[in-house]
This record gives sequence, C-alpha cells and structure tokens, in this order.
Amino acid sequence: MTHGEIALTGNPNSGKTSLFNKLTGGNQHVGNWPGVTVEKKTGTLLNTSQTVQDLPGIYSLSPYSPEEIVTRNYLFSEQAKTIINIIDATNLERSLYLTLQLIELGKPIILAINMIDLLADQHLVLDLHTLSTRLNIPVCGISAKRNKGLAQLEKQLLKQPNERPFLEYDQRLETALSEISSIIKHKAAPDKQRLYAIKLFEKEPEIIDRLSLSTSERQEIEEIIDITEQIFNLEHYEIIIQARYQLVDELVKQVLIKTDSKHVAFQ
Ligand code: GDP
Ligand code: K
Ligand code: MG
Repeated sequence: MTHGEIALTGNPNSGKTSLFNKLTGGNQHVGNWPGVTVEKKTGTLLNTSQTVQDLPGIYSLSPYSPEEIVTRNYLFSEQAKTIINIIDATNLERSLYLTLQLIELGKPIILAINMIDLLADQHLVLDLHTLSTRLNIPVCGISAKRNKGLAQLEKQLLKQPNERPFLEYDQRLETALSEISSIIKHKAAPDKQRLYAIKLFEKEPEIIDRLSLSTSERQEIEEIIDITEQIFNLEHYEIIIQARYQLVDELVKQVLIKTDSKHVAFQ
C-alpha cells in the first residue's frame, strides 16, 4: 500500500493476533482471553516488504493502562501510516466507538469485520456496503480463524488510498471544532488540524503542550469550549462521547439486520 507501517488495532479478543499470523505467516500466540499481546509484535506482510504491527488491544484512544498507552502512542506516531481496524462482528456497537476514534486520526484505514462466521447463528446479516459508504472507508468482512475474506483484505491493502477519512458529528460540535482548527492553523499541518481540534476540545494535556499555544490562544479555545458546553448543557468530554455514540447507534441500526432464517452471512 504505502511506505511506513501497517498498524493492526482493535479491542482485546477481536482476532488481531489471528489475523496478524495469517497476514505475515507468523506464529504468535492466540488466546481466548484479553491481554495476551502486551507488547507490539512486528511482522512482514507476505510477499511484500511491508511491516505489520500487532498492537495490544484497546477500547479507546484515551488510554488508562500501560498497554493502551503503547498502542495510542504508536498510532499517533508517523511510523503508523495505515491502520487495519479489526472488530468483532458480534460486538459491533462497542467496537465502532473505537473505529470512530481511529478515523479521527485522519490516516488511511481499512475496517476488517472479523468473526463473520458467527453472525448466521445469531440470525444476523451485516450490510457491509452501507457501512463502508457511511464511514467513507473500505470495509471487508472476514473470518481470520476460518480463512474467509482474507484475499479481499490483502487486495485492499495493496491499493493506494487516496482520501483522508473524515466523519461529521453533530453540527453544533462541528462549528466549535472548525473554530478551534482556525486558531491552530499556523501550528498544525492541515491533515492534523481536525484531530488536534478534537483533542483540544477534550482538553488533552499532551496536545496542548505539543502545540505550545499562547495564553491568548488557550483563552480563545477555552471560550469556544465554554460556549459549546452551554449550548449542549454537557461537559466538554461528554459532548464528544455523546457525538460518537449517536453516530454508532445510527450506524448499527442501519447496517445490522435481523433475519428469520440462517442466511449465509457473506459469500
Ligand atoms: P486478539 O486478542 O485480538 O489478538 O485476538 P486473538 O487472535 O487472540 O483471538 C481471540 C479468540 O477469537 C481466539 O480464541 C480465536 O481463535 C478467536 N477467533 C479469531 N478469529 C475468529 C473468527 O474469525 N471466528 C471465530 N469464530 N473465532 C475467531
Ligand atoms: K486474545
Ligand atoms: Mg493478540
């Protein structure tokens, strides 16, 4: 796909290591419990010179545990050029919250929906095409364990991604984010402005330091956040969380379809 590394990321137990082994021909330990991968592991995409990193599982990009910090720092770094977000098809709602945060990073990303073999038993069908259209990123249905959909995923990886992913939240939040973006436009590259605006809205100390904002810039941003909190009648961090969950809710309702019979979940 590109120079730079492919980051394999997702919730604990979503099948990251299973997929990593298939993509790299590796033999890392797979286990049905969280936290097996406590350090990132490196491999090479078969038949290429492309590096793939198997990362510790995370639920959010606002990390608490040491493993989450490893993953988050790597994903924010320039080393991580492309992201494969692997999610568990039977845990769509919980998984997509992280997906939205990963899209916020503004890097090329492929969504690999794993464990698709388990959907039929639950009388569920996933509309992958609509999900891809709504998220504006490539979506592949796979089963890492049963070797399904992997050729398609590999094909997608070799394509040159041309667009930066971008998702719109609640318009009242978007207004605040674009005002913050314009305050930092001389301090951050265009492809980082929206991400940093979100992180500033979340009041992440690391980003505030990284941009070395002046006192007046900090004050202006603080005012934008205050006004937005009044509009929503919520705290700043709640506004972002709510915006993501609203979108996740909408998506799940639209793409997860209950069926009467056991359909073949994908061809
Ligand atoms: P990780 O924690 O994200 O690295 O996940 P693992 O690769 O260790 O897998 C977690 C568990 O899910 C293991 O028991 C795997 O065998 C199982 N698993 C992985 N992929 C699939 C799949 O496509 N279908 C099913 N049914 N199970 C899977
Ligand atoms: K595991
Ligand atoms: Mg693992």
